[in-house]
Amino acid sequence: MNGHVKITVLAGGVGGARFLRGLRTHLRTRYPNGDGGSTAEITAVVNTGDDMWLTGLRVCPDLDSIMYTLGGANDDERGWGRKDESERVSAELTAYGIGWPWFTLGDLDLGTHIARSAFLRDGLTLTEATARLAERWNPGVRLLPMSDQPVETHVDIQVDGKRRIVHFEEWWVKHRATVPAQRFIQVGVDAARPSPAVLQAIAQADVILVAPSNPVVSIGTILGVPTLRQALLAARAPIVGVSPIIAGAAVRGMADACLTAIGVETTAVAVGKHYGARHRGGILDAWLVDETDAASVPVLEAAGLRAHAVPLWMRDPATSAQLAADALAAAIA
Ligand code: FO1
Repeated sequence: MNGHVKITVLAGGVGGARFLRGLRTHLRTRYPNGDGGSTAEITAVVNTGDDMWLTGLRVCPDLDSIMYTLGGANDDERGWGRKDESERVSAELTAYGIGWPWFTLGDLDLGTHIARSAFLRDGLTLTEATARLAERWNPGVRLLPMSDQPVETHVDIQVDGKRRIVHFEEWWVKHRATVPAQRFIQVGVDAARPSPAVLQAIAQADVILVAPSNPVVSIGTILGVPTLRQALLAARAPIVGVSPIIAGAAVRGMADACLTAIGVETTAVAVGKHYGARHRGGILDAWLVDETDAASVPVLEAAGLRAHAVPLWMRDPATSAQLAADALAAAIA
C-alpha cells in the first residue's frame, strides 16, 4: 500500500484505546512522515452507547478513554479518567444530592464534559464537538462517534427481587456487572444512523480493524446502528478482528457477563463465530486469537474465518504495536 494508507478501527473504551495506541506506534515506524508522525491515516469509529446526560453534562466514556489515552493524559492504573485527577467538584455534586455518587466525575474530567456540553449547546454535532476536544490532545487518530444521534445502552436487571432497567454504567460500575443482565436495550438506536464521516471512513479504508473491545456493549452497539453493518459488508477493505477473549477469559472488564447475557460462550472461537465470516453474512475476513488458543484455528477456518494465533496481551506500547502489526499483516495475508 502506498504512503497514505487509511485504517479504520471499530473501537470501544479501554481495550480500544490501548489497541489504537499500539496501531499509532506501529504506523509511525511502518509509514514515517519524517517528523515523528505517520503518513498513514487512522480513523476510530467509537461506541457511544455508554454515553449519558449526568448533572446536565454529556459524558462520553469511550470517546474520552481513547482521547485521554492517545493524548497521554489517561490514568493507566484505574483504566479510565485523567491522571493527577481530583474530586472537589464531585464532592459538591454529591453534597447537593445530584449525579451518581458511585460514578465519579473528576475535576479535570468535568472540564471535558463542560466543554463538550457547551459545544453541543452551540449546535455542534457530537462529531464536531469531539473533533474540537481532540484538537487539544493531538491524538494522531481521527475520533468519530459511531453516530451523531444518541444511542444509550440500558440493561434489564433483576436486583433485590425487583426487575429494573438501568443505564449500562449503573450495571457496570454500581453493580460491577454482578447482577445478571437479562438483556441489553439500545435506547434511541432506531433513530440513529452512522454519520457521513463514519460511512466515508468505512468506504475509503484500505484496512478495517475490529479492536479487542467488549463484543456486546461496545462492538455490538456499533454494529447495531442501522445501515452500519451493510456499509461494512460493502467495504472494499479486508476486515480483521482481534479477540478480546484469551484462553476463555475476558482480557478486561466483565465482557464475560455481557456475552453470557446474549448466550455466547466466553471463548475466542465463540466470539469469532458471533461476529461471523463476511462471506457468510458476518463481518470478518480474518480473526486473531491468542497463541494459547492456537488449537482453535482449524475450528475457525472450518467456520469460514481465516484465523491467526498471535500474542494478544497488550502489556505495554511495544506489545500493542506488535499486535497492530500482526492485525495488519492478517489483512493482506
Ligand atoms: N468507572 C468506574 O469503575 N468508576 C467510576 O466512578 C467511573 C467514572 C467515570 C466517569 C467518566 C467516564 O468517562 C468513565 C468513568 N468510568 C468509571 C469508567 C467507565 O465505566 C468505562 O469507561 C466505560 O464506560 C466502560 O468501558
